[in-house]
Amino acid sequence: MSDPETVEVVAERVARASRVAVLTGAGVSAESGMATFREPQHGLWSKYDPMELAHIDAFRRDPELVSRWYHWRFSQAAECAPNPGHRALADLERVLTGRGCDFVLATQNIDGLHQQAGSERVLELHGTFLTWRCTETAERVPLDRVDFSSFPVRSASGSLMRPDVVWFGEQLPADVLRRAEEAVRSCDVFMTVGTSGVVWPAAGFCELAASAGAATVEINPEETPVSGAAQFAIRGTSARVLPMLLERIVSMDS
Ligand code: BJW
Repeated sequence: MSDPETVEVVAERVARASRVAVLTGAGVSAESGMATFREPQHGLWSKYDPMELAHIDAFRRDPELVSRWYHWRFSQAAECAPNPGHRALADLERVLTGRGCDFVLATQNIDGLHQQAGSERVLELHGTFLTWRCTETAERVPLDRVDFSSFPVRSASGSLMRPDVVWFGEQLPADVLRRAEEAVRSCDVFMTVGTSGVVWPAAGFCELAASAGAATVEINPEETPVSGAAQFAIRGTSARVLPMLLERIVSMDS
C-alpha cells in the first residue's frame, strides 16, 4: 500500500474506534528543533552519548555534568514551539473525545510540547524537565523557582536537586505506567509515533496492543525494532503525516 492509501485505511479505523491510544517519542519534537536521543548530536554536547547521560549512575557520578546537560536541553526547549504534529494530536483528542471515543496519549518526552499544543490526556512516562525534585525531601519545584546560578543545582537548604525525569535504572511512575498499559491493552487502535522503540517498558506497547487485538500503526521515517508488530506503517515525519491523518478523520462521520 502507498502512504496515502495507508493513511486512508488508518483514518477509517481511527474514525470507527471506541478507544485510541498513542505513544510518542523524541521524533515528534524533532521538527520543533529538539534533539532526539539516537541521532547525532551537535555543538557543545556532540561528544557525549545521551544514552549514557540519561542514567541514574551518570548523575551519581557527575551531577554537575548531567545537570548542565538538562539545563542546556530546557534552554533549547524554551526556544521551541509545538509543531503541526503536536497540534494534530491535540486536535485529534478533541475530535475523538467529542465523538465519545476514549483517547490517551502516552509520551516518553519530557518537554511539555504536547500540553503546550493543547493535549489534555497526557501520560508522561518519563516525567518532565519542567519541574525539579529535591533528592533529600522529594519536594518538587517548578523550573522558574530553581536556582541555576551554579552547578550541580542545590535547594535553598543545600540539598542536591535533579530534574523530575525517569533515568535508566529507575522505575517509571507506577500509576502513570499502569494507566498507559491499561489504555494500550484496551484500545482498538494503537499508534506509535516518532520513537525508536528500544527503551522499555514503552518498547513493549506495540506488541501488547497487537496481542490484545488492536490495529497497530507506526508513524516514523525509519523502520524500528517494533515495526514487525505494526500492522500499518507510514514512513513519513509526524509533522507531515499526523495533520494528513487528522484531516481524513475529520472528514469522516464517526
Ligand atoms: C521521527 C522524526 C520525525 C526522527 N517524525 N519520527 C527489558 C529488556 C531490556 C532492558 C530493559 C527491559 N526493561 C527495562 C530495561 C532497562 C531499560 C531499557 O529499556 N534499556 C534498553 C535501552 C535496553 N529501561 C529502564 O531502565 C526503564 N526503567 C524500568 O523499566 O524500570 C524497571 C526495570 C529496570 C531495570 C530492569 C528491569 C526493569 C527506564 C527507562 C527511562 C528512559 N529514560 C530516558 C531519559 C528520560 C529523560 C530525558 O528525556 O532526558 O527517556 S532515555 C531516552 O530514551 C528518553 C526517551 O524518552 C527514550 C526513548 O527515546 P525515543 O523517544 O524513542 O527517541 P530516539 O532518539 O531513540 O528515537 C527517535 C525516533 O524518532 C527515531 O526512530 C527516528 O527515526 C524518529 N524520528 N525524526 C517522526 N520528524
